[in-house]
Amino acid sequence: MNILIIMADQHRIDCLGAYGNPDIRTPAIDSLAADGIVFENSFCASPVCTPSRYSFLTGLYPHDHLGWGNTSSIHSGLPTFPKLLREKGYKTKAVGKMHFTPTYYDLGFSEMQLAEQNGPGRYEDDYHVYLMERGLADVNDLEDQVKEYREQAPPHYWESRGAIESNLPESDHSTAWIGEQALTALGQWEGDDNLLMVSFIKPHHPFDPPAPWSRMYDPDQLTILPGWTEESFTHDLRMNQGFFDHSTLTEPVLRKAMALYYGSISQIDDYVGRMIAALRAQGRYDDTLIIYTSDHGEYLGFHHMLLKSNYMYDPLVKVPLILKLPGNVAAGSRRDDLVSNIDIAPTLAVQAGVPHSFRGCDLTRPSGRDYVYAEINRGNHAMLRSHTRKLIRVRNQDMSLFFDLENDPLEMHNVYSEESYRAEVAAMTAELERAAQRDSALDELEAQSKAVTELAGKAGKDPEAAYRWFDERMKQAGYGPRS
Ligand SMILES: [Ca+2]
Repeated sequence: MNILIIMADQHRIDCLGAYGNPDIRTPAIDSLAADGIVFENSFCASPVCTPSRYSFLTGLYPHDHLGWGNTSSIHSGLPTFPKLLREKGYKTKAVGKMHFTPTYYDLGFSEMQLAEQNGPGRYEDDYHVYLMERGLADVNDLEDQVKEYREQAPPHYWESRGAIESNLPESDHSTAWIGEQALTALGQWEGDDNLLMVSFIKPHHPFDPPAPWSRMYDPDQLTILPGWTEESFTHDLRMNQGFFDHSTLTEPVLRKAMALYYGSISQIDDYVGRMIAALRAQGRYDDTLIIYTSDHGEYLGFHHMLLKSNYMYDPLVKVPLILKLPGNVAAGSRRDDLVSNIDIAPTLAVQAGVPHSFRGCDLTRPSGRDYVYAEINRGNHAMLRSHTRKLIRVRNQDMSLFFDLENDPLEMHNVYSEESYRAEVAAMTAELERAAQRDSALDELEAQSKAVTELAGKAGKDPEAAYRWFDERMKQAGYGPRS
């Protein structure tokens, strides 16, 4: 059985036709949904890039894999599904953004063609070598992602929240590079034991698709998504004022950002369509297991916010999850049970017939979960959610939130301190504490294995040269040096 995993970064769950969005055009991903299972209540274990990806691969929550931050590593002894599949004889390959530390860390992918967005990976990956060879720089992305350039960014960047058409030609944009690498990798598949994980950098900010995707949507014609409010909530601003200042967001600016965000997703969808076509041409489509998902979501106007890094509201912590099984089993079905991205590893192990000890559920059956759990900030900010209630527990007690999702699905009315919910808050707090308990069995395993923390580059790459080269291109674009 062949496996193709397609991961986006920061894809809000309702920004797909298959999840009911009235405006966005995602015909290819929608066709996967028609041939697969659509999960309506799918959550990431942590709405932060690297922790979420480690959870995806290991089937563990961050408090168990300990990769809490975007520059964290994890112990080399932890099982991952790519490692298990490789041991069984699978040819394993990763293309695009993995966001590992070290950049080319071996977590089970024998081959890696990487395109990274931030951290040291940006100067060590294959995509930026490609850009250098082409004499190009991803100026909009550097402007948004590198603090020193961001501080020098022009007013237009701040006014638009970085939603600006890419300076790159379509064919050199990261989405196209990753998509083309994926198509090349699919073309190299032989036999019936291939695992390819394709991970796009987008639609993560900056919302900078190249033309023509940047012009695909008319901002004035878009439907504002559920949860938009005219003003910020005080408790949200207290938690985090935003990568851009949430309080000064306006509807016209949000609309423009949505148009470019949707364009980024449609550009990804175009490559999903080409991957499906490639598999069909090989006669492999029906028998390939295909997953479409994201590492976390995006507010996109929810509670007057953009991007991420605030409370674990649903648009941030829910993720699209489409599972197309071999033989298109259960095609077109929709599931509302509570699932997590820690369920991916056990599901793939079961489907490939590999014995495993992953903790999560097999997604081919109803999870039976009463609660789904997620955590960030070393567990100081954690979420426990049932179908009808949601607790967001922040260590600083008076910042915790509780929502009655039956009466308040858009998480507008915090009832954490209301007398009538006191017993439920207490019961869910106890349940959350249980979910947050570290599995002590992992201590011994981790004591025996090595925590790989050095920021080792790929052999043959020269991060310093890349750093200097991109700094020079930014100077030509009007930016001062980084240091
Ligand atoms: Ca991310």
